[in-house]
Amino acid sequence: MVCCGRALDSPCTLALLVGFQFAFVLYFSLGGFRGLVSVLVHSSEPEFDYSRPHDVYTNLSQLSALLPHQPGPTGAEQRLRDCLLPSPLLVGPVSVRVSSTPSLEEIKEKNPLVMPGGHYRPPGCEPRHHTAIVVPYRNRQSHLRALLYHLHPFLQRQQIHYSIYIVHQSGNSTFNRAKLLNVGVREALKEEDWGCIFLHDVDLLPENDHNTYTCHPQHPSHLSVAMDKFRYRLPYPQYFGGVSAVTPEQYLKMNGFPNQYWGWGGEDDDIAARIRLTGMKIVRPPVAIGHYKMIKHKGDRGNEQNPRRFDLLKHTRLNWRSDGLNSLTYKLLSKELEPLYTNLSVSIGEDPHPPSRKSEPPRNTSHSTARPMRGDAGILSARPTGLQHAHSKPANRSSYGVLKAAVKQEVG
Ligand code: BGN
Repeated sequence: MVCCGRALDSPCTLALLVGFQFAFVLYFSLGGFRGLVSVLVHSSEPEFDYSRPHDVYTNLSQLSALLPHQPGPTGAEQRLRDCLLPSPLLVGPVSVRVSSTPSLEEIKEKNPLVMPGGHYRPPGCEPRHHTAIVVPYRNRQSHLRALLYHLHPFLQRQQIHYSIYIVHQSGNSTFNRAKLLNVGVREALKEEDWGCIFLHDVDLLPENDHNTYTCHPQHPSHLSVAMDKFRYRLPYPQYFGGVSAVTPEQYLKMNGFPNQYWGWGGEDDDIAARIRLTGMKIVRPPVAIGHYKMIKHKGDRGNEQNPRRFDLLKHTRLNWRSDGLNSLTYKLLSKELEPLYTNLSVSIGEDPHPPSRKSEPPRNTSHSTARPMRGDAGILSARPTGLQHAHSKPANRSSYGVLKAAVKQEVG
């Protein structure tokens, strides 16, 4: 005790105590560890508080108030001013509703300014961006409702001119995501002179409206850089799946997308390879902005893992000029302007190597796009053995190795 008392009396100890107290206060006033790091490291990453998201319909009523006024007494059309950049309506993180999504009628009621075909133009200003959203689709009704409920208000707040195209693969043949994307791009461009085309999985919902649905003028963009299923980081550097975007020029340059990937996996890696092979690169928003939630679902019959994807990927360098937009064949069965989207129903032919489905055990998927996912990290399950590993980093690397080898060969 005496010792303690003496120690407290010493001016040195007192100074130390006051010093600690001061450091403690400073630490918390700078926002704890994260704040300290950003002050010391001068991080250029924007910061968002995802723990307090806004409702995805926030600020939407302001848009109706912006409807153009009646023509003046002379009858002359009012020329609209260009929309502001960034849109003043943006709110940052938004909440994502994946269960008990309202009916299509209710969603329509909540989006009165959306025109038939899922077409929208900002009412109060001249849009600077014209974006077609292309969604490959089959048997995902509840995902589609969740996407429409979320995406319409999300995009309207960005004040862009857009349309949503759902490309429905008719029949029971194996799903072919990349070919459906090719069809969607071609059909969308027949309709409008879109400046930007989004390639969007049906079960991915963006969580931050600063992630603008616009294109980079020179390079293809990858938007879904931080998905919840990959614990909000990129699964591997060349990943191009989920949500990405190209201008028509970029799309033409890479001869569109491959038509030969039937079933799950590899087609996005092929597209990424085309980007490199044509001298372009992938650009991305910051991780703090590119947040997405994936809607979970069970097995996906008709979209089994494609065992040929490894082989196909090895030959991208040889095949990309002959397989793509210039070899695309399909039959448009119908085109309907639904209240919230344009429904393109297409026949894209048959998988030349259909999997034997009878022997396939039911898969326990934790997440999926229109393409099924097995386990928590898609690349883990992209192994020729079909073995499924959960969350194991080494397996992830080994699959990444396969991908790297394919890319090496294709560039070398
Ligand atoms: C990868 C898949 C991608 C998929 C991601 C994320 C392949 C080819 C392996 C060489 N690629 O592994 O298509 O988007 O996982 O799930 O399977």
